[in-house]
Amino acid sequence: MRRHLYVIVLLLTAVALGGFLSSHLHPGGRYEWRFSYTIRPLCREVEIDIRPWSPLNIICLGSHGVVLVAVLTTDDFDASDVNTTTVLFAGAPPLWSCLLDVDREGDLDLLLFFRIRDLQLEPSSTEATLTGYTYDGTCFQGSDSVMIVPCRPEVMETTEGSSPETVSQREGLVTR
Ligand SMILES: [Ca+2]
Ligand SMILES: [Ca+2]
Repeated sequence: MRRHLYVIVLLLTAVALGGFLSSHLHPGGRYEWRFSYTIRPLCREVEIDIRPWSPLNIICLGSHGVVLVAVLTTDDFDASDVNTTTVLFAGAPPLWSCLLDVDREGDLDLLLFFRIRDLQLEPSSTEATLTGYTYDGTCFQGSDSVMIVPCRPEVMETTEGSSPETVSQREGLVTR
């Protein structure tokens, strides 16, 4: 009876913690119980804009170009606090980054450049996520929609036109 009570308490604890309790019956009728728990960091949500200045977040998988992603500064998040060495977009690290008022709201946002061939996206992907940490160790993440299209020469040209050098010439940048 006491043993059953112990198992019930263990089960309730496992459910409360979001873990998993599994059992294995050994020869001879002995049960082995295993508790597993995956630690998930609590990440704050931030606003990102894939391909700023374009409402269609087109990505041509297989392109040799780059895709720009902006982390936007909001009332409760300063994009300049982002430690860019920790950033991953669809599993890829940034090639380059700079501070720029992407959304024209009077504050600096973080603009990151990623090599399209590094992205871990599928032709069926409809969303991509950027993750990272701020300099004080706060975990953050943001997602935006994507439209994956076959690579056509004119689309590749448009995508590759968003190179760091092109944007640098077009906008006043604070290089990081
Ligand atoms: Ca966009
Ligand atoms: Ca801004």
